[in-house]
Amino acid sequence: MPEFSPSIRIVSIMLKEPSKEIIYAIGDKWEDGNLPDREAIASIFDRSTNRALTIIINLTSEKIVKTTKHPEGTQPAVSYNEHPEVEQVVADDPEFKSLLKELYGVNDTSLVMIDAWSAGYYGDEEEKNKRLVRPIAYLRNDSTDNGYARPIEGLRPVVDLNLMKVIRIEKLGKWDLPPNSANYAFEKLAHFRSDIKPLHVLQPEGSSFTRQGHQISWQKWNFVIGFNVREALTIHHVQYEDKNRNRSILFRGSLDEMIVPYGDPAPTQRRKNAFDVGEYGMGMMANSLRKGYDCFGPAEFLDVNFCDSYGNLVTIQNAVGVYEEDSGILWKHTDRRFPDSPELRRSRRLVVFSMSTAGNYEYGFFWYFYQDGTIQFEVKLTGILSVGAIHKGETPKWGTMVSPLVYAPNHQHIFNVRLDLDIEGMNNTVQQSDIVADPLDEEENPFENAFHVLVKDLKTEKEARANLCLETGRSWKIVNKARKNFMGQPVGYKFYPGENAIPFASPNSWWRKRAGFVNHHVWVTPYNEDENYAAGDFPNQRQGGDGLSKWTEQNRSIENKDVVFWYTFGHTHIPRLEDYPIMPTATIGFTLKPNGFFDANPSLDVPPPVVPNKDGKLNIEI
Ligand SMILES: [Cu+2]
Repeated sequence: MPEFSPSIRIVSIMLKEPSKEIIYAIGDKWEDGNLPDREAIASIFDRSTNRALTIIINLTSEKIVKTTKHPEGTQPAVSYNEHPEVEQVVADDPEFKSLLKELYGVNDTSLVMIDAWSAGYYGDEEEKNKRLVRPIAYLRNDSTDNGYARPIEGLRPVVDLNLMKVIRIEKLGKWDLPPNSANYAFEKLAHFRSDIKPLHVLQPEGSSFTRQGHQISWQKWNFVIGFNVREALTIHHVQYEDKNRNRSILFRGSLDEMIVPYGDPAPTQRRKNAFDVGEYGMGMMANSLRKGYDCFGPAEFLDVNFCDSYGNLVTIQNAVGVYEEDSGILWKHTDRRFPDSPELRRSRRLVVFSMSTAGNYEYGFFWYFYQDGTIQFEVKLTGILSVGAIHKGETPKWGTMVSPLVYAPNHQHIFNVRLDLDIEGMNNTVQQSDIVADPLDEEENPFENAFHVLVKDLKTEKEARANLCLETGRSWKIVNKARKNFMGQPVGYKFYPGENAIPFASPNSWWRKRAGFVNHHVWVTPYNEDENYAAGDFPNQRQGGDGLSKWTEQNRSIENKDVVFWYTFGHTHIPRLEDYPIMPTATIGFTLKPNGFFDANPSLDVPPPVVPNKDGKLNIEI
């Protein structure tokens, strides 16, 4: 244990989640107080020595369980207080101030807005052993102006976080400040449409879910909500009650890493690629949510606590929201012989969500639970484009003009979700399904209309690496071969991908060497408690080579094992004028649906929204 000197800074102190064996052994008896020792995992660094450590502490015995040095050439994430500190040191830097005055005639640096972007790694040996950020600066008209409308394009300060000092300012050219403001705040806008009538979500008897601490029960579902400063919202121990028992589905799910690579080679833009989870900490950037604002109806919220860089408590009130919402028709059939007796059930879903603000962008993380056993995950992308300035008369090749002298560079948002599925137990097998068309066969396929599904049990990590494939409608199913359904098939859940993309940057690009998880959409690994983040534990400034691409080189067996399913999904963002000055929400995600998990439609017991009369007819006016 190092001396806790004034030069020590804390990046994170998170719960060290107990092992699966312990959690399963406790089962439903956790209320009896039969709990394991609480452990914390802390990431700290010493500014004076540029060394970082991960420490596991047993909070019950107050003993250190394990101390690990961070690998050479890596940095822990930018810590909570470093963001405002960077903004201050850049604004106060004499050279930066004089350049602002000289180039832009700006005397008042109180209107300068500075976002600390991660430094990445681009082959510079000298930078490798420094703790750096490369901030981007903007200029506001007044204190509540949208500063992102006016990038100070030509100046890129580089800050050494250990010295907390600007070590140089890269002068990349002179671009005029864009002339137009681009505001979206209520008080800045003059006109609002006036034809919106009130819409109220009423649940006079309250919500149908119950919350006991972090444990949520809703109809047949029960699960546990988690949160940490790195990943933000996590979902644990998801079970569905069926056949008088709780049947396990998902042990733990989280958005474990992401990267936003920009596709613009301009010297001012080409270093923009943020691992928002591993380099900044999605949880540290979480929003406080508000009832009637972020969601309607009787919602419940959970506060989260963590500590700042100096060890002081930070509480984000209402960081996680839980509520129910109507989601259309669950199922319906009208027998034409009895048109007055349509059978219909409304679908309702339980929503668990958090939202984080990463500089200019917001990311919302939404888990949905449906009555038919479906689990859905969506990332919602909104907020403000990261723009660049352009000279008058120029047309951007790698972006879209959004305002005079302002363009928004093309970029991608590539996410990775780690799904530790435990379908009715730990030992599962992942199957890849590809649909193939049968060839002409006078006997078997004379009309050439046949197609069938090829199912392959994935046996090793390398065999499991795969991309989506439209030609074969590829999908994946996670099954437990030891548990059979009504028809004697293994019980399972099917993974349905949503929108996706491939990375457009070359595999030789610097960021791709550091984000090997983007090389495949699907990865499967055997559970290992040390493998939690798709780009490794320490992506900040790392040269690369860690995470999924490295672990899966071991080509371990994944058949009938405790498997982890990792899904990489990308949203390609070619900006639109309509994304400016603030982006309408885009969504991307995936769905997990029961597939032979239940013996029949599990939502048969959902009552109709209106109970029919004795004669079976609905007493509703048409
Ligand atoms: Cu975008």
